Amino acid sequence: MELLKSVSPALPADVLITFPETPAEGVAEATAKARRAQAEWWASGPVARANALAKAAEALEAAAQEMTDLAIREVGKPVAEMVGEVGRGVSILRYYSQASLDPDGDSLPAGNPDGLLIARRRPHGVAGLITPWNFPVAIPLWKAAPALAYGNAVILKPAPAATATALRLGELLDATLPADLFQVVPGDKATGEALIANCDAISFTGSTKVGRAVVLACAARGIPVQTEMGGQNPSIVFADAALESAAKMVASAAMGFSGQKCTATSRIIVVGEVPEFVDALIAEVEALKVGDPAESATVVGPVISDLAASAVAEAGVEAAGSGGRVLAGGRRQAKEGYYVEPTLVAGLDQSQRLARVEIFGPFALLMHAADESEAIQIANDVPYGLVASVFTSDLDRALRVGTRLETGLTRVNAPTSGVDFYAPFGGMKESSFGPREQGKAARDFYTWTQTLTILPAR
Ligand code: UN1
Repeated sequence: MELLKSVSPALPADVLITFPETPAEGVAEATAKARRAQAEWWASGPVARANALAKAAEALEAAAQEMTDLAIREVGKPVAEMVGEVGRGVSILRYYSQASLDPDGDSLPAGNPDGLLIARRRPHGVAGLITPWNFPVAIPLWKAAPALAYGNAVILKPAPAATATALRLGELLDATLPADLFQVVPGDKATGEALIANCDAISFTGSTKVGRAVVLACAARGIPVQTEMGGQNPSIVFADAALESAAKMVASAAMGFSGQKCTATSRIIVVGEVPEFVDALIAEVEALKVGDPAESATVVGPVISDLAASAVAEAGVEAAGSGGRVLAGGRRQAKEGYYVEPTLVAGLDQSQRLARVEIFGPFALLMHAADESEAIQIANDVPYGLVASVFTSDLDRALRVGTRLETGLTRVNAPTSGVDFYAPFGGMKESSFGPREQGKAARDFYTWTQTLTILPAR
């Protein structure tokens, strides 16, 4: 069988793990074990679940340094961001440990005032999670923690490029949770398909192309599915914004972790002529420290693969060839590792390919709108609708623009990336499908509603 491997993008000769895909029979066995574990987990009650998840939080906190180092090595996320992500993972586990004790449904007025009419929440059984490499700790956890809190077992299939981190996370959780409740099945497409064929619900984060196929396969089986996919996120900047801080936030939302977030800013739409902002933005992008993700000053590490680095460089060439001006970056760096300069391009308009596709690298377009309504029109004129930022100090304008943006998340004077784990997360159009994830919204996906009517016997 052909082996998969996960290598360090900062030093591709550094192989973290070589592994075979988990075959369909392996996934079926894992699911059968998970089903038995789930029945006991559900029967153990909410306090036991809360305590076990709180212990899992402690275990991750105790191993934070090790997890951070491992994930930096495996996916190249700069240390400052990776420390934050592992901390977010601990908070997610703590938050959902308490969610185990939340009200588990609604009581409604029964036809007979002595009766009961209750819509209560029940777990699906085994939740299958298909996760990307870019948040190798936080995304598995913000799916797994609510799944577990509400009584499900979990099988996680991580992206091949984040397999070592996922397996270590699995060991940590396994030590504090009942056996077989949280299992990791390494693999790629075939393993993912087996997950869909066996599990009772599927939560996916990844590309739009794969996400669509996941939705169709789940629909064919009639199981609940939730997919978080691409983004082409705008940051709209008005002349009345705090321009220096807007430039800092936009530069980091576009280029931080090399733009490898579905929430990254890809289009910076300046309304009217705001040369101070443009100058400040170029200066901020040029000042971003590109280099070894393990060094604390680094903001832009490598991209995940050779292919990803070429895609960014090619986008730079395409931009220049289609009338764009490269304001910063545009080239691969001539050193070991998949490094590419943060690239900022001006002079392209919304009809052009680069203004519509997701590059998933340190690449952003600087665009212009004549006025507020044109800015909204440009912002919405993409197939995606995940997140948009508006920079202004005019509250009326923020309210007006905010409500007209076709995005699941709208942020004012805040970067597009960096979400709150206790608030609903998800987008419009091709960005998402199914119920929102994170926060209390996660319950809608990881449970189904059983409506129970109990009337007096006489
Ligand atoms: C964030 O910006 O804090 O895959 C999270 C992604 C998103 C998560 C972004 N689902 O990039």
